[in-house]
Amino acid sequence: MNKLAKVAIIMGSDSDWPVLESGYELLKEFHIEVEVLVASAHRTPEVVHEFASKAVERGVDVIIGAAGAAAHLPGVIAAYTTLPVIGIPISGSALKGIDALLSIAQMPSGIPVATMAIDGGKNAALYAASIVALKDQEVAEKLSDFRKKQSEQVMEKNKALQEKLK
Ligand code: RP5
Repeated sequence: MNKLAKVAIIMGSDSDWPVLESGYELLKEFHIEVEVLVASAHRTPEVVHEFASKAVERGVDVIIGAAGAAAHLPGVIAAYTTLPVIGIPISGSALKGIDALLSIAQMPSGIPVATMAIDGGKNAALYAASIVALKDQEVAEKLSDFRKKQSEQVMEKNKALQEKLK
């Protein structure tokens, strides 16, 4: 890729940020440019519209949208762009994110949102990196390294447990 790949993370409230921070850090580690925005589909709909409709021309490759409660943010973003949109249901509601999960996953046919697990900030970042990696060899290699390191950590933990149980 000639330009630095760009992922945008949009959240409905700054209260969503703790779920997103580790994914943000991961994207930075992969040398992906990340922009972060607080914008709400119901409190600041014009900002969401402006952002989503201009994202392609501003060079954004993938959008991660995170929201809690009756979470329509990722769906509204997807309505205004053909870029891939990854939705993260946030758990901070009375229904612990089940409401957001259903709102984001059950998009009516025609406007897709790739839905992560409740509070799945890290997987959203990894999924965004996988999309970027289709055209960016450096990111593809960093993703492979990440997987390799992750496997090694699991095997080390297993080894430590086996020793403890002897
Ligand atoms: C949603 O409402 C946000 O995405 C957040 O998860 C939830 C609560 O927002 P705050 O009341 O914390 O601002 O729109």
